[in-house]
Amino acid sequence: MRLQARWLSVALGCVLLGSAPSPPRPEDGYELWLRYRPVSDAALRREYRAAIGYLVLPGDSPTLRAARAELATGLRGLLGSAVPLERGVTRDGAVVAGTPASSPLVASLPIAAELARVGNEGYVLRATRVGGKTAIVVAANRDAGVLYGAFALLRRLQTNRPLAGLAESGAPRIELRLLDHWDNLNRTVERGYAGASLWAWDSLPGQLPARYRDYARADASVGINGAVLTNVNADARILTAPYLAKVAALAGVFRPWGIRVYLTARFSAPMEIGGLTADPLDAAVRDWWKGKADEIYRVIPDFGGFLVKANSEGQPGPQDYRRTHADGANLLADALAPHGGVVIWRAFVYSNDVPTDRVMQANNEFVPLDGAFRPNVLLQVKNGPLDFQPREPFHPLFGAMPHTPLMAELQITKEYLGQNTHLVYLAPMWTEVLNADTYAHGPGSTVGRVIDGSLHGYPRTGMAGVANVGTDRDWSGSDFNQANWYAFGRLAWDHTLSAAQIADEWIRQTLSNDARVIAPVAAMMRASREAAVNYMTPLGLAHQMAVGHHYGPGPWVGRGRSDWTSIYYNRADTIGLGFDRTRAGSNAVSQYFQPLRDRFASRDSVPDDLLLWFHHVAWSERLHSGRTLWDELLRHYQMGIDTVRWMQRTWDGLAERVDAARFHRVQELLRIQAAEARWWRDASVLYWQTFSHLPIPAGYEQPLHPLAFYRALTCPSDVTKPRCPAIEETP
Ligand code: GCV
Repeated sequence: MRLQARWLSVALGCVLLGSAPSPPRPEDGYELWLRYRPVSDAALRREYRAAIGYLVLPGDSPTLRAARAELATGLRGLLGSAVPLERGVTRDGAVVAGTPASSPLVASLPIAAELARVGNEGYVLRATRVGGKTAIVVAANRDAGVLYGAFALLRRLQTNRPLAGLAESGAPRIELRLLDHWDNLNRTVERGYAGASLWAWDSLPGQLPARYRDYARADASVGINGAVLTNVNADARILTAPYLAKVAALAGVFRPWGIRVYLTARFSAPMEIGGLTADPLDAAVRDWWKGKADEIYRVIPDFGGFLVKANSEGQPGPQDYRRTHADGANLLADALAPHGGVVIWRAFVYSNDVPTDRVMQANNEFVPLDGAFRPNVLLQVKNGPLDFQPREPFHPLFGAMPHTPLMAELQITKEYLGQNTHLVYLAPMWTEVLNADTYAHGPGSTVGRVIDGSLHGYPRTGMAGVANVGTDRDWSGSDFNQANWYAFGRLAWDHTLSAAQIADEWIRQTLSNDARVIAPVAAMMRASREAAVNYMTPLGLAHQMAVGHHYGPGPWVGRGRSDWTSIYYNRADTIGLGFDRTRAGSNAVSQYFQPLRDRFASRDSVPDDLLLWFHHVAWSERLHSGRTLWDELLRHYQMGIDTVRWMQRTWDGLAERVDAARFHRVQELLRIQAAEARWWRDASVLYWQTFSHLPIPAGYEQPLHPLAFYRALTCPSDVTKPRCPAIEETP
């Protein structure tokens, strides 16, 4: 009763005051970029309503039903009224969707040539006439293409692009577009900052909450077509019958959305659940894997395949039996081949002996095996040769294995980039790598062309992203982390898209189509990655994070296996800073093609942003700018801090234009990020100063605490929701 009276007085107040705009309603982030809010521009809404009045989408396959449901929901939301389903085209304003097999109308259209170009998953969107009536056509060769076309049409409307003259087609450049979930069977998530694992193993296969479907919808909306459900640090139990029944249930939910499931295979599974050895050349082991593959395909006929981390960070592998990675991968590939499955073998390996240079190992181990893998094996290579750092050069394996399909592995969860608190948009980092020229076949041999198969003619192609989703209501641990999931999917579909275009799409769908929101938020996203590089690891530094959890600075970390320490990578001494990877040092430059090898090796031509990755530079040596290394370091750290402060101010300016719930959540995280940027810089500079013995000149902020304070910090206490109160409380 009291509520009603309050509502009445608010409504009356609005009437009396005239047109007071209602504030955007609070959002919890669950709907991601699939919010389908009414189009607010009146002229555009009229245009859309005139073009879209009803839906003609026959067919009864699960995927066509999914496309129909998504179009009905999306169009109703965007246009403000239901868009009915009808049997045929009777008047203007039809949305005609289907394949030539599912829709006689689509079969009758003169678009065969366009369809021939878009393959199995592509789509064609057209504004045209069907039977003399205006229509929007969503056509594809297969049902999955209709689904992707439906999402493309909805994206068009959500981003307020015109329908007049619509002539768009889309097809993925990469075949396997996968999310790798580092999810354990106890529902913890390795490097997960967004709650527990989405997969509730205890209640599977019986209970299938709507969240499973919504996860699949979100994936499909950006073109992701596979999910590796389990951690690469694998547990053999996932391959037992009770778990396979659970996996089959998830596969059943995902299938209509074009998503196949994959599992991680623990190499020692034949020992742990089969009572055998795991030697890849042992006949009984080979039979065991064949039997296991048969069993899996009996319950999951479209199972995608296995992802394997072997002989890396303590995981078992073929080298335990003095066999090669190829022996190991081929064992599993032979078991899966009769069913059409693939083996995705990771190139992220650590040898048991600490080598001269950690970043050279993958090439040393895998290049000699080029061509030794079965055709259904792909090698999954991290974007850089170390480990998902804020900046690394591209991995030198790209271009170096012409006879082995290489997939790219990107990390969406921000293990080394501020985890769930810092706002860091990752597309600029990923496009930097995808557009990097390997020179493997001369200029233009980009990493993107390696992984899309066009450079070496790979028969199979793929891209994987380590997922950042969990049971948090907003899926990704923060509103802006969602943008990285979105960006990964869009780049896996088309790696030539720009980070700016993807950000624009995401902002319009997730936040607002108001230019007064788009421009500042796009600027924040654009600047955010370089800011993180600057306050964490400027000028080519890497792996300076605190030990274990990787949250916050730890340039002094020196205990434990040497190539897991910070001092191994920074090589700070009284002379200078940085890892000499020239011929005089580890010679890692030799793993790159010319002219990169020489470019990276020379102090004159190495780019500043990779300087300390490749060179040990004296503190007072002058860089291209004319400033000394010490001055440049101070400058870069400060730029990082200043950029975050600018992001705070920019966001504060949006208080009236973004709903209060999201506004305050982001504002609070930016406050933490600003304090932590300062933490990074103060701790790092003070530590470098113990070697350089140079002052922090006037004009720069002086560190808030002495070095001992930073070295003594033990936060975060909860690694899944990292916080450092001692830093947050700093003014
Ligand atoms: C799943 C890094 C991470 C590990 C991760 C590993 C990998 O070392 O810190 O948590 O393990 O990469 O990619 O296998």
